[in-house]
Amino acid sequence: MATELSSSAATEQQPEGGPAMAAANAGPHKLERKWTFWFDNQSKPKQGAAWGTSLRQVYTFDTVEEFWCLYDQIFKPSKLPAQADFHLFRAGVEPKWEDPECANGGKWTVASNTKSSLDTMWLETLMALIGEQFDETDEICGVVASVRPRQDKISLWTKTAANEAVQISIGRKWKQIIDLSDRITYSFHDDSRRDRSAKARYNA
Ligand code: MGP
Repeated sequence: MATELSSSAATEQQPEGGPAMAAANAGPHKLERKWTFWFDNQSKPKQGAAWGTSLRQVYTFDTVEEFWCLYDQIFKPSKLPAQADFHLFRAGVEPKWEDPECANGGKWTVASNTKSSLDTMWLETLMALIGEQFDETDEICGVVASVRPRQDKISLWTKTAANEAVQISIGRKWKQIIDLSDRITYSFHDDSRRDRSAKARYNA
């Protein structure tokens, strides 16, 4: 995909600004690390199927060009049916409580009242992740956009739930990134595993 983008870019006219600008615009642009998009459509659950049966790993990428192509073509949460999720996780980390990187983790969650704010917050978060905008970058496992009949939401999954200072710092930074003044809450996966209506642990 990146090759297609770069070869079509090569046939375009030279951008203004001389050789330095031309070099900056030449693709593909490598990201700091690899990321994977996932999709989970739980709208038609098979009877008796365990959670995770419908979770699919879709595409792993490590260039800006691939990211934009995937985002434009597929990964807009407003396109999702009800009871479905998109995920962007660090390559090698599965978006499950059971993954070793997530097992002691938790998530910050923000609810969304409109499809357009869902898309906007999702895109801002994706760009922040692939652009390594969080200071505690190794703490971030990934992000999930969930379309639900009651209320859509986005959750930022992190690794070490017990480290309150780190989680608060990530939560505050995330609010800046998505330009949010409302309160957000952090829950531990371990609590959710035991009790679906478990209370959140931190606020930011
Ligand atoms: P959910 O999809 O995170 O929340 O988990 P939803 O649908 O918004 O509902 P909420 O009211 O619980 O917030 C819904 C249910 O799916 C959980 O209660 C678990 O039974 C199951 N589940 C979700 N996740 C992310 C996992 C997981 O990682 N592992 C396992 N085993 N079950 C999970």
